[in-house]
Amino acid sequence: METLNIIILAIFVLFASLANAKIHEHEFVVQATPVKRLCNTHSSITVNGQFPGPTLEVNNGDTLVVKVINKAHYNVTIHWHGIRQIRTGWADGPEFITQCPIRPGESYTYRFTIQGQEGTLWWHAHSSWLRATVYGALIIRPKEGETYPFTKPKRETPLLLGEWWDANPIDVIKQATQTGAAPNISDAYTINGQPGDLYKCSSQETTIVPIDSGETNLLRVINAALNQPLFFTVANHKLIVVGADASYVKPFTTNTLMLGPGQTTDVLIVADQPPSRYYIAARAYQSAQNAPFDNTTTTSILEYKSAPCPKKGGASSNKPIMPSLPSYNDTNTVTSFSKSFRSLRKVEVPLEIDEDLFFTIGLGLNNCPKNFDAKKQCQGPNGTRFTSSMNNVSFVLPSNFSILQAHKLGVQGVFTDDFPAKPPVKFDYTGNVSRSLWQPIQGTKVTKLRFGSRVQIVLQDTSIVTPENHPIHLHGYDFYIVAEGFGNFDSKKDASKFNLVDPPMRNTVAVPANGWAVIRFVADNPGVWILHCHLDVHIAWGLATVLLVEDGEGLLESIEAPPEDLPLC
Ligand SMILES: *[C@@H]1O[C@H](CO)[C@@H](O)[C@H](O)[C@H]1NC(C)=O
Ligand SMILES: *[C@@H]1O[C@H](CO)[C@@H](O)[C@H](O)[C@H]1NC(C)=O
Ligand SMILES: *[C@@H]1O[C@H](CO)[C@@H](O)[C@H](O)[C@H]1NC(C)=O
Ligand SMILES: *[C@@H]1O[C@H](CO)[C@@H](O)[C@H](O)[C@H]1NC(C)=O
Ligand SMILES: *[C@@H]1O[C@H](CO)[C@@H](O)[C@H](O)[C@H]1NC(C)=O
Ligand SMILES: *[C@@H]1O[C@H](CO)[C@@H](O)[C@H](O)[C@H]1NC(C)=O
Ligand SMILES: *[C@@H]1O[C@H](CO)[C@@H](O)[C@H](O)[C@H]1NC(C)=O
Ligand SMILES: *[C@@H]1O[C@H](CO)[C@@H](O)[C@H](O)[C@H]1NC(C)=O
Ligand SMILES: [Cu+2]
Repeated sequence: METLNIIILAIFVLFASLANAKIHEHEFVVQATPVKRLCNTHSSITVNGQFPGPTLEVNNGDTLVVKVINKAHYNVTIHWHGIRQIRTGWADGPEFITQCPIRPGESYTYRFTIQGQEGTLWWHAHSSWLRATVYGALIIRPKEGETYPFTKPKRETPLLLGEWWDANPIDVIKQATQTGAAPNISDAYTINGQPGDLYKCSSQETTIVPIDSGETNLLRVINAALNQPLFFTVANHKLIVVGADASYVKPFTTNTLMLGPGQTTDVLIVADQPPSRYYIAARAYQSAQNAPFDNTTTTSILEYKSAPCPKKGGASSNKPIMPSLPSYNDTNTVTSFSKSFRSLRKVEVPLEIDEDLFFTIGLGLNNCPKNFDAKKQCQGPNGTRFTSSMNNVSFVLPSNFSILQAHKLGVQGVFTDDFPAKPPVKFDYTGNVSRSLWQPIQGTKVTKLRFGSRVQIVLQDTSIVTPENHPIHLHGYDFYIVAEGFGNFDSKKDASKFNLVDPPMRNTVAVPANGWAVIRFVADNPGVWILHCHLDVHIAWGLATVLLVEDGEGLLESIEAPPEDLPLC
């Protein structure tokens, strides 16, 4: 009798919560499209011929059904970056992790429900370097009848920061894979697909962001760049940070944001300056030493509606006002910015830990293999090939099954579950590391986690080849960043600094260069979840691993059955 009551109550609650929820159906046609930038036209892979791709706008609780039709001549998959995908891991998207690629001429329908998330996320291709041009915003507003925890903005503008090659980005990564050297750096950054008027042939199409004197607008800033953490600022205007990675934060004011690739930041901006035109600008935060990088600046223009019209011929008095940006290597600005983040409310951080993990992250160099042509294939430093690893394992994608499928079907030989819980060799991670430690092993190793286990991961950067700020992204979860710091993590000394009251919740943590970050979460979403650096060049080199969360025993504690149209290898 009691069970029956509970079931009736559960059904009632289910229907009540579905009453307002909508189902949004979309079709994404992945296709080659001519795109003109920096004076040249490239046949770029886009969604529905748009660059950036379509913005998806939903409310918390809604369901998205997106049929992806691949009319391009590359394999493709789409990832819904930051979406929890509770029990729907088949819709997560990373190729060979949760699905095989959608081959040219094929299609696949992604279905998932947004559960308890509000703010700015995005979607992007998760196959080779296709996401250079295949990405778009995913905006989640509160449920109908609910409000933002801040003044309702007059206007909302998504600003997608991108990275543009005056070449085919797939050729750029192919060339690097062949030579073993670092890939060519990009030629421009973009805001909503446009480099802005500091680049040749770009002034006509510069993105304009309109604003009215006195009003408060919400900028939804997304770092969709392939390989570069970026500073972001607006001339003469303060930015009030209210959210990041679709979680609200205690509002704080800053002049400059730093976003690692994969991260989003929601900011309020008040039009309290004399009516005019102000540059919105972004450029590199470069923490790796002696590495070439794209040092250009992308701009769009914040334009007051009552600003005097720009004169033809570009009279200098009509030039927008340019902000100053931090130096490329200004780690102090990055540190004070990231230390400002607190969850809006007190949160439930796991206090006890069942799985205490310690992962080193960083680069490496492979000696030239015997059967390689050293001149052609070992063009890394001193005749080596670049590599990258976590806990000295350079991740290799499977090619005949996705890991999720192999796990559910019990197929042997696709992956092993012996990823080390701590570095196999203890060393001074951020010191002068002996050259004998620079070459990792290769493998498709996962960490198995029991459903419901409370997990802590220390992410420790190494100085191998160079220290670097790595944006580490976990699929299927949000996590609390309870602390970060420089040097080697010291469990005795550093545990006392943990914020277990109101730490920020994110899906991507920018781990400080030559430092560490500690994240915590409860493994309550069964499935196969990739944990990786969101610099795509580092994924290609193997800076990734997989967390395999087993099914629980309860009714809603196991992953759903795979969709019938799931692509096979
Ligand atoms: C990379 O840069 C080199 C040197 O500028 C150039 O020769 C090569 O064509 C570029 N590769 C690609 C794929 O664009
Ligand atoms: C950007 O890099 C180029 C090539 O290394 C260099 O010539 C130029 O001075 C740099 N520009 C800035 C603004 O740092
Ligand atoms: C940052 O770069 C400047 C030169 O561009 C250099 O003088 C300075 O020492 C660098 N700072 C750090 C912290 O590396
Ligand atoms: C390459 O070799 C030179 C000379 O032996 C050395 O100074 C340099 O540190 C080496 N670089 C790397 C990345 O191993
Ligand atoms: C899948 O590929 C791996 C690596 O190439 C191989 O060892 C394994 O036997 C293959 N499994 C099946 C079921 O084909
Ligand atoms: C780093 O260690 C190597 C030997 O392992 C030594 O030759 C080199 O001088 C050291 N470099 C620094 C900057 O201490
Ligand atoms: C990684 O493993 C290789 C092969 O066993 C070894 O030579 C190297 O020293 C290891 N490096 C680290 C950092 O553990
Ligand atoms: C496309 O994906 C299939 C597996 O589904 C794989 O066999 C093939 O090699 C992939 N093609 C490319 C160009 O990566
Ligand atoms: Cu990285």
